[in-house]
Amino acid sequence: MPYTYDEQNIFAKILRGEIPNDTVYEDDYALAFRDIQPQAPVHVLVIPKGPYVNHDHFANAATDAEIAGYTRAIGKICEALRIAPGDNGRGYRTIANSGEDGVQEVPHFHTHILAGRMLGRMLK
Ligand code: IU
Repeated sequence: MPYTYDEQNIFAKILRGEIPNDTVYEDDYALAFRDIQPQAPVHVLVIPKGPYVNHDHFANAATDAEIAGYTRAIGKICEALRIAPGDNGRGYRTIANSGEDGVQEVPHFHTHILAGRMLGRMLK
């Protein structure tokens, strides 16, 4: 999968600490921060620490440890924010926009976590 990662994208700069962000979680595999244009009371972006352009790139090029670490981080974040149904939260939605038709704006793979209001149906 021939992806070229742009080291100057805004999330790369956030990861390098060059741009401030409202961090809610960080570990070896993931950084999570609040979206600057929230679409719901809780709107967090979770990014892997490695240089992956989109979900396709991440799924095919990341190590098993990176994939496991990133996926577990999302679980921990939802627990910490008390939105996980298993933690008596009311639930949430995860979205990863990839590529042109996915309307991905920032070319560093990220998962949106949305919660805090009834989100409505998108897929049915
Ligand atoms: P997308 O999935 O690439 O379409 O979404 C990018 C998101 O990144 C979008 O919701 C923006 O509001 C958000 N964002 C941000 O939180 N901080 C920034 O500096 C920039 C975009 I640029």
